[in-house]
Amino acid sequence: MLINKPRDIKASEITDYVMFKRRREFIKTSGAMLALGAVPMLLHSPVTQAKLVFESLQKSAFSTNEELTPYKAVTTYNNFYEFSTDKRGPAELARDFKSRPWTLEVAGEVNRPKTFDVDELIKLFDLEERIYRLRCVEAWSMVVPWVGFPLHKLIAHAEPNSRAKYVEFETLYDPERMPGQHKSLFGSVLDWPYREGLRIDEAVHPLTILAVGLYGEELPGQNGAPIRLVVPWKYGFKSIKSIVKIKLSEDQPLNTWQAQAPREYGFYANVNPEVPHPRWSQARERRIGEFLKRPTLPFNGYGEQVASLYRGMDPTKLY
Ligand SMILES: Nc1nc2c(c(=O)[nH]1)N[C@H]1C(S)=C(S)[C@@H](COP(=O)(O)O)O[C@H]1N2
Ligand SMILES: [Mo]
Repeated sequence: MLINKPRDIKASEITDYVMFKRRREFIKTSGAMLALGAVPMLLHSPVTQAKLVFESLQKSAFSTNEELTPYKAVTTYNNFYEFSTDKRGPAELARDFKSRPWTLEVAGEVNRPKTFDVDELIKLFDLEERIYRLRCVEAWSMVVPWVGFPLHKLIAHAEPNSRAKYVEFETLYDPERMPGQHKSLFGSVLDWPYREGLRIDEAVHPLTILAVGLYGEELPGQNGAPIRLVVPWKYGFKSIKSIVKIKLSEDQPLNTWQAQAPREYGFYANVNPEVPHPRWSQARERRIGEFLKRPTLPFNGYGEQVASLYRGMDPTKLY
């Protein structure tokens, strides 16, 4: 549920690694006011939104040292069906997406349910930079310096009860702001809102993060502003964008792609080069911007950290 609460955050309340950068259009029209230090005004400006810049971030030991996929590629080649089914579409259509005010509700089997303002979350948990590989089910991949915090911190804050066995996630539903959610003559592209789920041990694994930025800046609309999941050992569709609700539950939830095409997509969706998608191989992948394909690694290369979560389970059933 999205509560239309006016955003009331003063520059002085913001921790020191969070800075505001003026958007280019705003400088053009109101440069003089900015020079006078009218930063809090910016936050309420109907003209444009201040852009968050994260500074002096902790560097995570979980980061890969592989070459980064350029910012331009990460922000112009996207899967985000709420805007478009075309990979070039979201960058255009989400460019002016207003990600403030924004609330994230944490509910379900917890002792402390709470609805957070997203900026409250940014202040509550120490942000770090995490460089992760992300492997799309469509056999391409990228390496992104995310800014975020481990999901387990938020889950611990909510105090799950003993019935909490799964964690469900929900994207915003607002066809006015997400044009891909409009029904066409042919019906809906997907059954909105987009939903995902994790088993609770996957959700609290130290590799699982909620990201609020990339390349040291707030998430662009097309990458899931203002807050999204990143689960690096699973196919990209598990990393749900623009989250408004997290619910702890007793039963395994149905995720959007599994509901849409159960023969092709499952709940676990762990990257596995040995199990082909029914319509294509998963053995290799193309890193965005590169020509030659490279082999896909089990668990997207994170097997050492996560394989133990699935001990005793049939690996061919984990896609
Ligand atoms: N809400 C929502 N989340 C989503 C998607 C989507 O269409 N809607 N696409 C998923 C898919 S298939 C992938 S590969 C990643 C892509 O993330 P990126 O655009 O930041 O690279 O987002 C995932 N999260
Ligand atoms: Mo994907």
